Amino acid sequence: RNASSKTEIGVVGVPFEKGQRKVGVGNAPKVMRDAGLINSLKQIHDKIDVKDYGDITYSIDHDISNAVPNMIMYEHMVACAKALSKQVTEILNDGRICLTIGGDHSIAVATVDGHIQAKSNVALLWIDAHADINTNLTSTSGNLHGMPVALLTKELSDYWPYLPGMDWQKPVMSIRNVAYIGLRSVDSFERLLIDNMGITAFGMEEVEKFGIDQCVHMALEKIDPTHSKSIHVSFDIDSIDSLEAPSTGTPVRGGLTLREGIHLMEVIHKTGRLSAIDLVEVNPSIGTKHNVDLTVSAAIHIIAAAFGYSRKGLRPKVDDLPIQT
Ligand code: 5AB
Ligand code: MN
Ligand code: MN
Ligand code: MN
Repeated sequence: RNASSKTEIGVVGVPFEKGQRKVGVGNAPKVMRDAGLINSLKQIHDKIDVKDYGDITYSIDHDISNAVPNMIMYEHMVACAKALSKQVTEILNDGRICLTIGGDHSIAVATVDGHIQAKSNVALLWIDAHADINTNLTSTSGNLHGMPVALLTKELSDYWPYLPGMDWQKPVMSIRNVAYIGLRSVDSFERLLIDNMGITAFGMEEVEKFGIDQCVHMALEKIDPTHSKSIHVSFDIDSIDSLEAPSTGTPVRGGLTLREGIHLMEVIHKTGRLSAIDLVEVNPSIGTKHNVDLTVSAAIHIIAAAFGYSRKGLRPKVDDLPIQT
């Protein structure tokens, strides 16, 4: 894709924060839109077409609360995820790239599921300080935002009990089609899984050793060696160093720079196969106004890069400089 080819984007907001215990992350869609997200997308170049599908709404089934041990506010996640999965499928079937603004990271169960419904052959890049591959038995928090990768992948389906209300969700994603970038806070059972299953993972040591450009190319080569899959990027803002993106629920020092985050997205844009992005875990209730502004603008820069924003600048439509008359 270049600046002359048309890019159609569908935006959906997910004001969901029940996948963890801190208040505020559910306001990120509003704060991101108020900060000019939609206009920033439209201004990338003149062949961008943006449709805002609004926010996800859902109603919960109280009968399944406490149905599964150590999955807090489970019934909320189930209801939101079902509605979101359908919305993502619809946006992709409309021929648009789906941009999902979270919300906490538990919503990625739905976005990846919806993506797989629309385009069966999906490669997933999980950009995060954390691996989010706990089950209800390995999680020390019970927070669902630490479990989405484990819910999505078929190799882990035997490790879950029956999940009421989730029958619509098929854990058909193979862990071989998943790659991590940015890891630096991994729980012990998560490490066991990554090592034993040979999951593709570029932690901060690898980013340091090879550089971000090589890491993204190596990750794509592993999960999409034939260059034919539909690419999904699930971007947790806490992958970025907490000095540059402080307003997030589980900040970790020593992360990706904003420059590395932007470059990663530029590489993915250039594949021409990007179909879905999640931007999650921005929490406008954490930190000062300055902290929130830094975090929101970092998120918008990362998203713009994914849709082809050029740091080089774009040439005008005519090749001549204006002449004084
Ligand atoms: B996030 C932790 N592994 O399971 C857990 O922000 C943290 O979506 C999860 O990456 C962090 O509670 C979830 C300790
Ligand atoms: Mn995450
Ligand atoms: Mn995280
Ligand atoms: Mn190749």
